[in-house]
Amino acid sequence: MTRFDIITCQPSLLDGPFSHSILKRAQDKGLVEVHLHDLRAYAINKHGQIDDYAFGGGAGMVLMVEPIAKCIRELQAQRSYDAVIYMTPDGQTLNQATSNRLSLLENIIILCGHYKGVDQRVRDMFVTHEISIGDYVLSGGELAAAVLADSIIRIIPGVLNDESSALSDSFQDNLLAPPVYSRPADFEGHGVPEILLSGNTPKVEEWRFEQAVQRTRERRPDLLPEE
Ligand code: 6GU
Repeated sequence: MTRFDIITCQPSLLDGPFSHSILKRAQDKGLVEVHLHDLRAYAINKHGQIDDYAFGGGAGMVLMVEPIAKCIRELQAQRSYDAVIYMTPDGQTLNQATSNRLSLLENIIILCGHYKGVDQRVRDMFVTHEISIGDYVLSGGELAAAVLADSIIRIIPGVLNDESSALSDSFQDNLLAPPVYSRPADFEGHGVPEILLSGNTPKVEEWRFEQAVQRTRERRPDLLPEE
């Protein structure tokens, strides 16, 4: 069982992704639990304040250390966590190897940033991993957290119906996935590679590997080992 505790000031942004499709099925099967925590509930004053001006001035608010510390400490008092992940554009760029490693963990806290981010002391005191999902800026960490959780959850054994299918994804062996075809065998004169209709499984596997290598060489040569 993998448990995610996601700390956010916009929980409604995350209601959707986890109540549909594969992510919902994983929870229904008891393989995953996702708990959303509204940072507002941990505000330290009656105004529900969770952000404040940055010392030294400048535009943008900073998420305060106290509410986040309170929320994380309450969670850590209930169980031990294998990772406290802060979603931030200045974190390590997410890749398949990182998702694979994180999929082996049991209890994961994901902290979503907003505004100018969180007080640096949160990062120094509580955070074990800082992850970005790419070199562009989102308005908050919520969508990035959904991306990270999806990439982890879908490779947990038993989550996908056909267990081999996560293994044949693009990136799983640093190769892009080969092209796929389904019926009809002819669509408006556009056919399907003959080999796929042959029933010769070893030949099909060989063809798929060649196609994967060719696609990777053309589109993402950076993924291939240097010659
Ligand atoms: Cl994790 N957060 C935000 N706000 N923007 C991002 C990101 C994360 N990853 C890429 N852009």
